[in-house]
Amino acid sequence: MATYADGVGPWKPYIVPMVGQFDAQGRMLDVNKDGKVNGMDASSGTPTTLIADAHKAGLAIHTWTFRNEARRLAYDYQGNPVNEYLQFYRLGIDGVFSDFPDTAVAARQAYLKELGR
Ligand SMILES: [Ca+2]
Repeated sequence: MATYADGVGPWKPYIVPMVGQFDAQGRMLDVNKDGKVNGMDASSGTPTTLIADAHKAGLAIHTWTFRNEARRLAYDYQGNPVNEYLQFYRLGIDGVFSDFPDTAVAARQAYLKELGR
């Protein structure tokens, strides 16, 4: 693939799965009992090897789409979108698509500060 492409851009659950609970009919459960079924009813799962696999194949990897709303975040990000970005940056993602680039940049700066850069 690296002979014709510079990178890949998978949907972020292919990198960090969202793990929910489901009823017998396969419907996701309202775990936090707020009357809505959304990201806050799921947790982030064990990261896949997709970032490492892409890098091993000589490909950059970008993922999408990051948003700020708590309902779009797994509950373990504690309603703070920076926590989600930090997980992906720490995993080695090369780029992100975000509807809130100011948050993406602030999280990137926090990550670089962690690295002492
Ligand atoms: Ca809910």
